[in-house]
Amino acid sequence: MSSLFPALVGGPGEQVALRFGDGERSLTYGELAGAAGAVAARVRGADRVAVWATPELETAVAVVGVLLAGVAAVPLNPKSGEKELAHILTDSAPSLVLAAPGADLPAPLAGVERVDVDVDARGTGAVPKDRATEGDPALIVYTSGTTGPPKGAVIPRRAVATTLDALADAWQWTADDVLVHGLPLFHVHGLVLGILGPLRRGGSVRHLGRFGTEGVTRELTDGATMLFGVPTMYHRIAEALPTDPELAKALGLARLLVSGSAALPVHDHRRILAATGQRVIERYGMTETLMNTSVRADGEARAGTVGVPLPGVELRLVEEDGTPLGAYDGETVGEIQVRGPNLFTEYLNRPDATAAAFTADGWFRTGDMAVREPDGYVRIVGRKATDLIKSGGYKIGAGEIENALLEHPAVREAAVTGEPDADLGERIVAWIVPTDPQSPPGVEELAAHVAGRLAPHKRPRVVRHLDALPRNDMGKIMKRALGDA
Ligand code: MCA
Ligand code: AMP
Repeated sequence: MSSLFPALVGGPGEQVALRFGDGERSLTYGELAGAAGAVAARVRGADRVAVWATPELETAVAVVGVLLAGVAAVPLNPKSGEKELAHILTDSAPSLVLAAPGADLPAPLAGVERVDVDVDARGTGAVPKDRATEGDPALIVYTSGTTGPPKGAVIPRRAVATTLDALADAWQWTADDVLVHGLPLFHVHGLVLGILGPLRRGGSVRHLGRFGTEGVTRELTDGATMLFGVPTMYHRIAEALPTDPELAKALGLARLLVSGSAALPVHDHRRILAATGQRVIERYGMTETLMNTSVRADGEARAGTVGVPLPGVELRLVEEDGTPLGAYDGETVGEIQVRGPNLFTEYLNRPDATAAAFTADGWFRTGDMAVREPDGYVRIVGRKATDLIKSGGYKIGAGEIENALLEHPAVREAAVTGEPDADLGERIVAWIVPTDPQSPPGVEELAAHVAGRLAPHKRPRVVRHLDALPRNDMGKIMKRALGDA
C-alpha cells in the first residue's frame, strides 16, 4: 500500500511536524523521518510492539516508527493500574516496549524488553520502504465492554488511512493546518486523529502535554488553526469564557473547533458560540470504527447532531430485531450500524466477541441509539447498554469496576452506575454493601483501590452504602432501582 505518511518521504523537510508542551520540544518532518526511521529499523520484523504512551514527543516518534516498519503498535496508558496492564500485556504479548528515556515502567513490564526512544536519532534520514499491506494491523487499542477486562481492537492500516482522508474531505483539512490539543495518546481520538492526522496531511500538531485553557489560548493566538477536544474540555472552556477575554479572542481565530468521544451538551455549544462567534462541530466515532460521521466544515453546524456519514462509510439505523428503519423522520430511534473500510478487523484473541459484534453481512453493531433527520443528519440519543459509562470522554465498563471493587476486603457486594455530571458527562457511582456495616469503606479508599488496579479515570467519584442491592427473582441486580434503594 502507499505510505501512511507521504510527507515523511521527500516532503516538507523543514516544516515543523510535532511540537510538545510549551514549545521547547519539536521535530521537523526531516528530523521526524530520522528519529522514526531509527525506531523502524529497531522494531522491523516484530509482530507487536508496546508503546508507553505518555503525552510526550517520544510517543509520537515511537508510533510513527512502528508504523513505518509495518509493525502493530499497542499504546499503553501510562497511568494504567497493575491488573489492567498485566491483562493487556498477557493478551497482546508485545515483543518489546518503547518508552521515553527515564520513564518509570511499573512491575508488569519488568519481563518485557525495553527500548528507549531517541528523538535526536537521525541516521541517514532515509525512511524505510513500507512493505505492509492495507489489511495489516496498525494499532491494537484496548477498549472497555460492559463486563470483563478491556478488549484489544485490531485496527488495520486501511482504517487509519481512510478515516483520516475522509476527515480531510469533511473538514477541508490540509497541510496548512496547525492542530492543538491536550488529549491522551493511548486512544484513537488523541493518537489517530490528533497525531497521525496532522502527519498524514503534512501539517503540524502542537500537543499541550496536559489540557488547560491557557495552552489553548497560547497556541490559537500563535497560529494554530484547529482544536480537538472531548466535551469535558469544551465544558471547561465554556466555564472559563466569561472571565477570560483572551481565550474568547483566541477561539474566535480558529478555523475549526471539533468535539468528540461523547455528546457535547447543547448548553455548552450555545455558550461557546455566544462568547466567541464560533460553532463547535461534532464528529462521531468509536475505537472499533474510527470515524463514522461528522458535521462538515462546509455544512450546517447543527448543535446536538454528529452530522452526516463520512465518505466511504455506510450507516443505517435498525430496529430491535435488526430490521433497517425506512424513511428517516427525525423521531424514530434505532441502533446505529456501520460498514466500511474504517472498521477494525477483530478483537484480539476474542473470536466470540468479534462474531457477536457483526451481523452476518458485515455491519458492525455500535450499541449507540440515534435518530436520523430527513436530510440525513444523525442525532445520537443514547446507548443500548446501561453498563457502559462515558466519563471525561473515556468509555468505562461497569463490570470491570465492580470486579475490582469486589476484590476489596471491605466490600461484600458492589454495583456501578453512571450519573449525569456537568463536567465529566457522567460520573462513576459505586453502590456498596459493606462487609462490616460498622466501618464501611470511604470514597477515597475505594477510588485509590480502583485507580491502582485499573486506571485513575475508572475510579468511583461517589460511594453510596446500602444494606442490600435490589435484585430481581433471578438474583440479577436491578440497577435502575438503585436510585430508590
Ligand atoms: C486523582 N488522580 C488519581 C486519583 N485521584 N490518581 C490515582 N489515584 C487516585 N485515587 C489523578 C489523576 O490520575 C490525574 O492525574 C488527576 O488526579 C486528575 O484526574 P481526573 O479527575 O481523572 O482528571 P481530569 O482533570 O478530570 O480529566 C479530565 C480530562 C480527561 C482531561 C478531560 O478525562 C481526559 O483526558 N479525557 C480524554 C478521554 C479521551 O481521550 N477519550 C477518547 C476515547 P494527573 O494530574 O497526573 O493527570 S474515545 C475515542 O477515542 C473514540 C474513537 C472517539 O470518538 O473519540
Ligand atoms: P470508545 O469506545 O471509547 O471509542 O467510545 C466510543 C463511543 O463514544 C461511541 O460508541 C459513542 O457512544 C461515543 N461517542 C463518540 N463520539 C460521540 C459524539 N460526538 N456524540 C455522542 N457520543 C459519542
